[in-house]
Amino acid sequence: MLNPIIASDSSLEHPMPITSTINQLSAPVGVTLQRFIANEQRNYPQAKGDFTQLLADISLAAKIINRDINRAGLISLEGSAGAENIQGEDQQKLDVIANTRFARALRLGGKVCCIISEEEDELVHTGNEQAKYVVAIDPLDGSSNIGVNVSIGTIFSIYRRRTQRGTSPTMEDALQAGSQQLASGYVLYGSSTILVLTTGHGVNAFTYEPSLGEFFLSHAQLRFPDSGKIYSCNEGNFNHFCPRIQAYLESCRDQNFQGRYIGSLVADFHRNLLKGGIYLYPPTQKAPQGKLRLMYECNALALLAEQAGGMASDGTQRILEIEPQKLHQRVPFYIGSPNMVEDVLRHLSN
Ligand code: P6P
Repeated sequence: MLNPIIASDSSLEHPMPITSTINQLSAPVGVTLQRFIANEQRNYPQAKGDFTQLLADISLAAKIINRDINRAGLISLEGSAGAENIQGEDQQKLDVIANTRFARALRLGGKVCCIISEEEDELVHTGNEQAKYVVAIDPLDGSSNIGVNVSIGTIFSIYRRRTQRGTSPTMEDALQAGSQQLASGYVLYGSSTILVLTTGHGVNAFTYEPSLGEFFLSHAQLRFPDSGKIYSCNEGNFNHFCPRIQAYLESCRDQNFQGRYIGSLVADFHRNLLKGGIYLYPPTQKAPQGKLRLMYECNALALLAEQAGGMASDGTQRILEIEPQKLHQRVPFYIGSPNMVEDVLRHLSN
């Protein structure tokens, strides 16, 4: 006698034709990140697989951090690590863990000679002196949101070293303009975990399938809408913005734009990329150069923005043109749909 629950399943009376079941169950799972990069690598005849391995190292660390984030509340990974980083920000436990995981993955992968990290005061030498790449990284952006289960992200840039392979890397390798990036991307640990990447041939997004432990191509050739009706800005700072920025924000309200500000740059950027919008972090009296860091937040997203038809400016020039002077240099940041960034620049030039 079949279990009454099973027997009541009407599909048993009219099972799907076996061919459609087989077709459904044997449908292609899609293009993995590794296969996509290998195909991309054909665009770089000089590439010897190191670049592919480097991206594999980054995606491995992202998978591990994704697992740590998803169980943070269960193994008391939330909360402060009890120390401050060079930014004077209270380091969260997961900030430290994410930084450790990325540094280990990049060091053991052997393709990176040095790392610029939000969580490290100085340039990190990996010991891989023959390696030809440099990585700048914000291991976990928006970490104040960890404890309240709001989306957070990782932001990374990949550069070619400038000094001779076989020598110890120097600040000459680290302080490169964003226009020198070979690739950049972010991982958004949100309702799903998605890795968004550019290697200079457009922007593609890969969604993580935990049951298979793989990132699969889910959004090909993403493009910023030319305009949008979303602006992302911490309007709690309104009274500390210059009059021109205040006028711009008032114009957003007058046009009935939607204010959306998550407190995680990666999440705000990603939503604006898909729907159209602008993210602003203007200078304030407390942060006269703005808050966001050029080397491991702004450059990576600026390359993605421009590759997706968007714009990224510090209010006077393209972010990608800025010649960095310090590892943790801050810049004013306006990024998103081109027409909206142009509008801010018009307000700033009035
Ligand atoms: P505020 C997170 O610390 C971050 O770097 C970005 O992810 C975020 O957009 C911004 O700072 C939030 O800063 O001053 O508005 O809390």
